[in-house]
Formats: sequence, C-alpha cells, structure tokens
Amino acid sequence: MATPVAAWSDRVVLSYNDRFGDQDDFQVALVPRLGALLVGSNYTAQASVDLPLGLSGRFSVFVKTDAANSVPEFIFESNNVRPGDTNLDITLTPYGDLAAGEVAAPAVGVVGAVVNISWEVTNAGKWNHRQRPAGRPRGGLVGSCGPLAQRIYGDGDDVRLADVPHSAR
Ligand SMILES: [Ca+2]
Ligand SMILES: [Ca+2]
Ligand SMILES: [Ca+2]
Repeated sequence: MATPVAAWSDRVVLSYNDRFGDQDDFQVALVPRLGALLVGSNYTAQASVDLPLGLSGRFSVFVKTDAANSVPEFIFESNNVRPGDTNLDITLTPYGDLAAGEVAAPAVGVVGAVVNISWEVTNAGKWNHRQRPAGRPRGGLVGSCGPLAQRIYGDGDDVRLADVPHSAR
C-alpha cells in the first residue's frame, strides 16, 4: 500500500535551541516530494541552503516530513520531525566595515585660499587573515571652504567640500 497522497513537502529548519516548533526556529528549505511512497520504501532528499546574512552561532537542524500534513497518517504523525545527529556551527559572514579616522584640518582657513584636509579610512571588518588587506586606503583632498563651526556630522550646517573616490591601485 502506498501513501494515499502523492505530493507533500519536507521542511528544513534551523533552531537556536534543541526544540522544534518554537519561536526561534526558521525555515531554510521547503522541498517538494512528488510521487506516492510504497510501504517499506524510502527516498533521499537534499537541499542547498543559502544561510541568511548576519547568522552566527550553534544551531540544531530539523527536518519535518509532510510539513503541511498533506498525508493522513492516522496516529503516526509524531515521528515526522527529526533532528540532525550533529549541530551546525555557523560563523559570521566576514563583513567590510569602513571607519573614518585621523581627520586633520588646519585651525584657520581663508575663503578663496585652499585648505588641505586629510583622513584615514580603516576597514575594521571581521576579515579572516587570508582576506585581510595589507594596506589601509588613505584619502586626502584640497579644497576651499569656510570654517566648520560645529563638530556634528549630518546636521544643517554641514557643507560638502568633495566626494573623493577610492580605487585599488
Ligand atoms: Ca527551536
Ligand atoms: Ca501527516
Ligand atoms: Ca509519521
């Protein structure tokens, strides 16, 4: 005797804790099954999963077959969820994290003359050693300006002097 239904889906879930079905679960794959399954037979399924950005930590992996309960199984629904034998350790995606620093400008500027403003940009991201760039990009510009009265970026008194593109050499 085969399953009375020939289509269902298997759900793959990652969970921060070791319990399936609570709020920290999130689905990473829903794999459709087409074709009735005879008693005593089985099938193997797989999913290639894109892990969401920002995810890190140790996870339990669960699969729930017949995730939407398409197949009536009488009293035999309780074995449809199964955890993986091992946990899944996910390390954080290596991000670039540019940070500005060492901003240097002269104390006095005169309208009509140029002032030189320099700064340093560091990538403070979580690179592994192989990916870490050897040098730090450095910026610099010459422009003419009036004095910047306050030390708050992004408020109404800012004057944009220049946007300086950076490119690899
Ligand atoms: Ca859980
Ligand atoms: Ca079922
Ligand atoms: Ca079952």
